[in-house]
Amino acid sequence: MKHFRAIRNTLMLLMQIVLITLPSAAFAHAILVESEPKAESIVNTSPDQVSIWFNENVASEFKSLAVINSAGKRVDNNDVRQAALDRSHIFATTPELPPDTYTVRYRVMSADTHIVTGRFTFTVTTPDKAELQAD
Ligand SMILES: [Cu+2]
Repeated sequence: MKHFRAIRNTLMLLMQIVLITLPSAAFAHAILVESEPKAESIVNTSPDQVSIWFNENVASEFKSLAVINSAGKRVDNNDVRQAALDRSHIFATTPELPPDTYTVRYRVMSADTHIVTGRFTFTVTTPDKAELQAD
């Protein structure tokens, strides 16, 4: 009887370990880890595209990425895509962007099916102004 109890206790302990460790691994949200242009950066040439990277692969469904100028007008080419070889990388192309501060808004679905949204800005300035700010 004592032997049976020892086995049962061991099994219960193993189950508790599984229950404690599984959810954190399986149900974590995707987190934005990098972007190009970088968040809150000032660039002196228009980017060809805006890229964002997450800490994990994100779903191909429900992804969106919009670039909005200071007047509130959407200016990206509305062609959000996911990199074929890096499923954590989402990007959209942009036309030539005149100097302005742009807001990037994104929405992706995490591996755990939760929707993650966020935003950041970057500023496009002329080369002359960038030099003035550097001085
Ligand atoms: Cu989640």
